Amino acid sequence: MFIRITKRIFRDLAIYMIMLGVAVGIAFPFFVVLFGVPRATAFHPLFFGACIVAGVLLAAMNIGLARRVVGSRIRVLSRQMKHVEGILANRDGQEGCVRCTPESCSITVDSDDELGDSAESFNRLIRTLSEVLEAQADLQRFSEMLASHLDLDALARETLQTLLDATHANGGAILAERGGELTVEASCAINDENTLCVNPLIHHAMGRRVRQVIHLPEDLALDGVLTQYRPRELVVEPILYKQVIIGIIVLAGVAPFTERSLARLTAYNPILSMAFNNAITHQQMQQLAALDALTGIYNRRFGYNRIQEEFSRAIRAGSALSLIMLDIDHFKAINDTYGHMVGDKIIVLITKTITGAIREGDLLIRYGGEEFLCVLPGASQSDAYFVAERIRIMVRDTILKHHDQALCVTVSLGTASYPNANISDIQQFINMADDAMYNAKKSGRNRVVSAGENTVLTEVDTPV
Ligand code: GH3
Ligand code: MG
Ligand code: MG
Repeated sequence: MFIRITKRIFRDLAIYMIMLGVAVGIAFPFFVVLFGVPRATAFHPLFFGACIVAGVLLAAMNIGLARRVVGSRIRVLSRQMKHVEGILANRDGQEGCVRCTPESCSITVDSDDELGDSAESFNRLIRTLSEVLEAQADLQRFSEMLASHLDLDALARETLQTLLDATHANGGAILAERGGELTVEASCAINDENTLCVNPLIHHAMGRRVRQVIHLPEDLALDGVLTQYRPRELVVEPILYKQVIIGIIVLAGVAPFTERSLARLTAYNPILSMAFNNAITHQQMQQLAALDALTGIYNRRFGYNRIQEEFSRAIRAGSALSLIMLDIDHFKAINDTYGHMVGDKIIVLITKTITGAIREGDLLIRYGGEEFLCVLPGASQSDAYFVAERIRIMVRDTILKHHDQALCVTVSLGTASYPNANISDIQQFINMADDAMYNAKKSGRNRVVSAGENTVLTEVDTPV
């Protein structure tokens, strides 16, 4: 049993060793008498003194050796511990784990004993600590990235890139689920991304509501293999928010996914699900704010801002911009005769007809109850006239079946074009199209009038 004398182990050890040296020095003369040394010599004060001094010197040498051999290793351990402690104390974000690599913080293991064991344990501790700090910093970076995007498109794109990097996947996609429908929000290295929405593997994973890691045998020919290469493993990970599937992550790898990759996916999922839900809600709110509930096209308020944008762009680029104002003829009579519900159906049908008559990039705005405004970037006055005429004819030829009756309506259209007319603001621009439309009404309905010109297509007013 080692009774502590001072607060320092090596000092206690030194005291014990010196006491042992003195005891050995005192015992030595008695010992040598047993081997026949004359008592007078052995017990002579000088010999006694020399033995004690020799015992003390030996103790001092032992202390020196212990400090050098054992103490030096303990000092290295202590120095590295202080180094790591300092790093942890001053750690800011990811920097801590960058500075404390296993190389910079570990200890050389050069003995096969308790000191070697403790050095090895320390090194393992550092490795684990490094991994934990790295994972924490990684999660923090991921959260910051998510927090910086509210737009679903950008969020899905950035998230997919992060997931591909984190899991070393070769391709993948992020799908959003809305009312049972899947849509691809982002994809990378997938041949035909739309096949993902109907892929049975994905629907199976959605049914199970938990991650599916699917091993694909080498000889398995998967439909188009989803990807531009031949994956050996697929991960299909549902994104759940309050137990409801709001999205799906699909990752494809030519090599199996490691446990570490899957663990990162597990760590990312809860924060991703929150951000994904926020982005979907944001998108829905924006759509609600921008779109007309009956027809699904831009409402007047949002449409007005879009016209403003297009007008500014046309002025900057010196390009043409045309507006077509459209109003259904005798619509009140439709409502009065067949009821509001039928009137609504006609408004929806006309919306579809106009959408089919304009180009992608053109805007359609529900400007009033049964008034529509088409915005045609790049269209000159004659272009606008021909588009308006196409709309007029397509609407005229559209039939709504109501019981055994075939209902059809006509529309009157007015166009206004920049830069033909001297237009200073968009309200003036819209008023010009509106006035032209009013002229079309005045001159008999079911016709197109271009502002500033008397370009009128005359046709017999079609009664309801
Ligand atoms: P005109 O040829 O001069 O345009 O005659 P009109 O009867 O169409 O006259 P006006 O454009 O002033 O009529 C607007 C009518 O459209 C009045 C209203 O009952 C109807 N209306 C407006 N919004 C809606 C809607 O959302 N649904 C239905 N069913 N009717 C609507
Ligand atoms: Mg009207
Ligand atoms: Mg009308």
